[in-house]
Amino acid sequence: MSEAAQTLEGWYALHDFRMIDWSAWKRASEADREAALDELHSFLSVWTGVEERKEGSTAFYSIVGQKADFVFMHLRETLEELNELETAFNKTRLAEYTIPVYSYVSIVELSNYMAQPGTDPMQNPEVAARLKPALPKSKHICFYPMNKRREGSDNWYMLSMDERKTMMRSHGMIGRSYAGRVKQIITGSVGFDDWEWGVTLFSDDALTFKKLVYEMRFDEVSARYGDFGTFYVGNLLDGEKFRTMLSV
Ligand code: 76R
Repeated sequence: MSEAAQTLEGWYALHDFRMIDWSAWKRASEADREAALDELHSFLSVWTGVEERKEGSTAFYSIVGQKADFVFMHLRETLEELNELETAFNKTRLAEYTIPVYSYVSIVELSNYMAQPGTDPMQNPEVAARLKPALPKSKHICFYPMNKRREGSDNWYMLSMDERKTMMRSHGMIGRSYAGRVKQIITGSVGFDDWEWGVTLFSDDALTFKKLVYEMRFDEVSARYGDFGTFYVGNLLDGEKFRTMLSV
């Protein structure tokens, strides 16, 4: 049996993708629309408070294309908290004008492929910060789920630790060449959702997503072993931008 990678886990993650029910929204009275937006504003400020207390983090982005209109990416200490905040949002007036279209449940994950042997990663403040990150306010987000392939002679899970380490090193080196331009958050979802990982990328230049993902396609770990789900890409929102987006 091949050796499982050791993983460190941080905050639980919920990506909650919604569509706007435009006809219902347009039929609503001005007063109802205002009340719905005001209520969203109070949620946003509660979530900002959570982030300031370092008890979690939330990213809020529009989604381009017909797969969704916007996404909340929430990071919280427990699965219960994620459930509570999802339910709380579902009870809001704004939620009456949204249609849930996709969600993803996972947990921030770091693996030991690149770890220095003999060191305790939890003593490293950088590691702790990566497990419980404040999500960046970059201009763009890109999210997609992925698996490592288990097919015939291309089975990631049958490779030795050394073989996987070598490939992950090459993966990490490509990733590092994008340092400062992309922030990636890998969330593990084995046992939680339909794919093995969620990949969430943040950047101020959307084109960097294409360049990075394309370059990685030629790297063995992605070329031979990567299977990918649906891609979602979008732009940073805040209360004001959302109000503008919804003005009818
Ligand atoms: O954590 C680290 O920085 C160490 C190196 C590293 C690991 C262990 C790393 C670096 N990644 C790791 C693990 Mn990654 N990553 C992806 C994708 O589209 C594709 O082809 C794949 C999707 C991208 C774009 C990306 C970017 N990475 C993983 C894992 C877990 C694998 C496992 O355990 O088997 C997955 C699924 C995955 C996928 N990776 C980086 C990046 C970037 C930009 C980096 C550099 C990070 C930095 O050093 O700042």
